[in-house]
Amino acid sequence: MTEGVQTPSAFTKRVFSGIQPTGHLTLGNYLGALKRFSEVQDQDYETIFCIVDQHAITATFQDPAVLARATRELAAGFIASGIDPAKSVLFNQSQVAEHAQLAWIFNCVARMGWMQRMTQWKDKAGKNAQNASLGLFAYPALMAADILVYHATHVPVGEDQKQHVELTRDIATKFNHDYGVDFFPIAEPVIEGAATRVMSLRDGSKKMSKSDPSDMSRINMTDDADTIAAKIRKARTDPDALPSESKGLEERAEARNLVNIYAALSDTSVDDVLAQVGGKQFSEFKPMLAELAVAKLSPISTEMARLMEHPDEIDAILRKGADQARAVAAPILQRTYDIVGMVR
Ligand code: AQP
Repeated sequence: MTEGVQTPSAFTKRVFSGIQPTGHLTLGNYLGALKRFSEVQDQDYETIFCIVDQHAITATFQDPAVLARATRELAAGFIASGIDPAKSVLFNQSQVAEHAQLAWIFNCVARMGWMQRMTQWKDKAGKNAQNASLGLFAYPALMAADILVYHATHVPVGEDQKQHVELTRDIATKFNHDYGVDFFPIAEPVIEGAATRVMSLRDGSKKMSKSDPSDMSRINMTDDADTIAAKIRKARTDPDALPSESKGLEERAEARNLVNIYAALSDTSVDDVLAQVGGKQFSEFKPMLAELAVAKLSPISTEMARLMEHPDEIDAILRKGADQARAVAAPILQRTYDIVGMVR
């Protein structure tokens, strides 16, 4: 190789991120992903957002009608959270075949050992790895293709996806090294804000997740005001009053989680929140949090419900986004084939 691998600064500043249509969107998806996507859309980046329906079938069987509905509901969630299809490319993964085509090349670059180390593979496959799908094992290579087929330089994600973005960097580095090129950027994970890891309302050591069997563990973006308030009222906490400084939350995972959520929803820091609520009991703080959550989330859920009454419009937005996405991805895939020596 004559030059070093290019850093992101040598590429167009381009953001890519995706969400799986595996259930109703949660507050974790909103704070860890959607809210931040809409903020980055108005900064100095090209922005591409994807509903990763091919990832959605890796972990468990998805009923086709449920998958289709979840895909449209997620599209509605993106739009209601502020993603503007006139400013960002928004589409579902399966409409752009280049993702899967590049993923095959990356399946041949990534090593089995790398994949086996992925904590999400270990968590999702559990003790029954022999019975897990090949797709679940290869998931991070498809995610690398999702990002690199656009030469994306920045990937806003929650804390849980950091390891997969690091694997994407390893795949890009190995590809560039093996073929002696500076072709793929080394994308940066962007993990910022007070709520990069929103935890379950029932267990402060587990992340809030769409597929958690307990609905009480999460706030869904489709929950109504009463349900949100009830879930927060029943959220697990400890008997102590809230501290005045963040150090006092160190050993209190559930309390920390609720304060982090409050800070992220109100766009302030944890210290500012504690300056305001330090000394209060949860019986006082929880209604404050519920009121804030309802105020922030209900306009989004109302707009999602309105959009869901017009599935044809959602489908048209996704088709247009897919055309735009393909226009970026196709030349990058063709150049990859040239580099690999695939004749056309
Ligand atoms: N609890 C969370 N806190 C902060 N960010 C989160 N994200 C997910 N949960 C949290 C972020 O949301 C984006 C989309 O995630 P995904 O749906 O592609 O997959 P996931 O991370 O596996 O999310 P879930 O909700 O846990 O889905 P299931 O249950 O289907 O696996 C990512 O940026 C993620 O970091």
